[in-house]
Amino acid sequence: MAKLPIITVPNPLLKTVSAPVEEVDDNLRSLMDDMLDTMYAAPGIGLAAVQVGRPIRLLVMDVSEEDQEKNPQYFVNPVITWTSDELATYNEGCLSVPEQYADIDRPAECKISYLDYHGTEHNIHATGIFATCFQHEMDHLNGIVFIDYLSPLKKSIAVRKVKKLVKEEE
Ligand code: K1U
Ligand code: ZN
Repeated sequence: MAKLPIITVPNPLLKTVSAPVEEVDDNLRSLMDDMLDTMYAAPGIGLAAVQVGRPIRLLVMDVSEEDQEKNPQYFVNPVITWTSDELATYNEGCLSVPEQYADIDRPAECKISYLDYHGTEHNIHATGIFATCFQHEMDHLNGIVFIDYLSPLKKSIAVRKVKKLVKEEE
């Protein structure tokens, strides 16, 4: 398994609508393994394929607590089939917008349909941080980053800070 470089704003690839995955095969599983390594190393609780430069409809997540067993999850061609009217607010971060955080409102619960690591279909009901993280990752597949929900001023400040950070790290 390998750790992959994560792209950051304002990389235009982050605005891409990712393409459906055609087949769950060993090549895709190898990418899923690498994405999981990359997410754990960052560290993060979710990662969309586009964040490692692959604009396909694939994401990985692990929202288990530090004192719990790891619970890696893989979502191929995920679809949100229902969202609750009730909203939840979470102070979100993003590995593509390092060190920037903002309170974002999203539906508190959602229903999801997806294929897993082996290509088996699942339909589940998501709540709590799982629902929040899943919707954040789904946004990535549709070319949306959480700072797109902020005012133009707050968004441009965040992008400027990320550019400075990335330059300092080079
Ligand atoms: O970039 C990403 O999409 C991953 C992002 C996911 C996310 C975080 C918070 C709310 C919604 C979605 C992250 O994982 S940022 C890092 C983070 O939240 C975290 C890192 C270590 C431990 C716990 C959380
Ligand atoms: Zn993100």
